[in-house]
Amino acid sequence: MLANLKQLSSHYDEQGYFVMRNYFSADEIAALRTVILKFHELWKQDNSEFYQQEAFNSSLITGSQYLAPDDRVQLFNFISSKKLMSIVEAVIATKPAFMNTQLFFNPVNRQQKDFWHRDCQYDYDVEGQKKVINESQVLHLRVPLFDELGMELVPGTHKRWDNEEEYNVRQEEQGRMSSENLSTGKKVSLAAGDLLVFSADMIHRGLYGLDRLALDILVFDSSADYVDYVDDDCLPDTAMLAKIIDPRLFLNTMTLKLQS
Ligand SMILES: O=C(O)CCC(=O)C(=O)O
Repeated sequence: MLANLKQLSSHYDEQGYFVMRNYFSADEIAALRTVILKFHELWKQDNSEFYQQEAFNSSLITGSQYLAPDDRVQLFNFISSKKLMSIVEAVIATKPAFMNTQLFFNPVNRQQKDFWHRDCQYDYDVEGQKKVINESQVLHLRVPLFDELGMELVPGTHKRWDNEEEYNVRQEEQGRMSSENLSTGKKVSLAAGDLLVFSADMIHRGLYGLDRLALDILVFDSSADYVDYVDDDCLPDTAMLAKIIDPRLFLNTMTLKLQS
């Protein structure tokens, strides 16, 4: 395991990711799993057609639609816990801000293939993507709730543009498919208790299989323009804020919202 926060931040700078093995205790994961499974069961019932046909993730886990206030407070306290904040601040030292949460699971249709992408490709054209990877970082903190095959990442692509193979596969150009293997891909298998931190804008794919159910927490740098991505309902209300031990991550987002 990487020994200190400085090493973590330089590993992230160079590679775009790092893994902390056995970072959470069995009790911490069991408590988190209980709340997340409540959300997941209700979400599946409510979105059954989408779930059966094509879904591989849900989002807005901290919102009010499926979880009661106490469960939401438990999640907020996990997200902003000392353990997670020390990791977030190792990468984003100044005013990191909460963006969202996502839950990744296996698609029901086992023929559906995992696919390479950069998150920014869904919001920006190619020129915009080139700019984004040089200017800002959105962090994913992946907390697997069960052992899983994990993620496949292309190290260094948080800061560099695609080579020809990567571009053609990711963008499905020249007859290539985004589910094909990349010679530059690095598989990182994950167990419950591990924490994977990676750049949302590096080239990556989730690996389907086993019983995967992974909570991803998304955090951004306050100096970047991402506050419009935040859903108000996923932030704590005043009563909840009073029960969050260290609410800075959420307060930073709220401040940005007020300024926008
Ligand atoms: O796990 C997956 O299916 C994809 C994960 C991903 O793309 C992400 O976290 O941005």
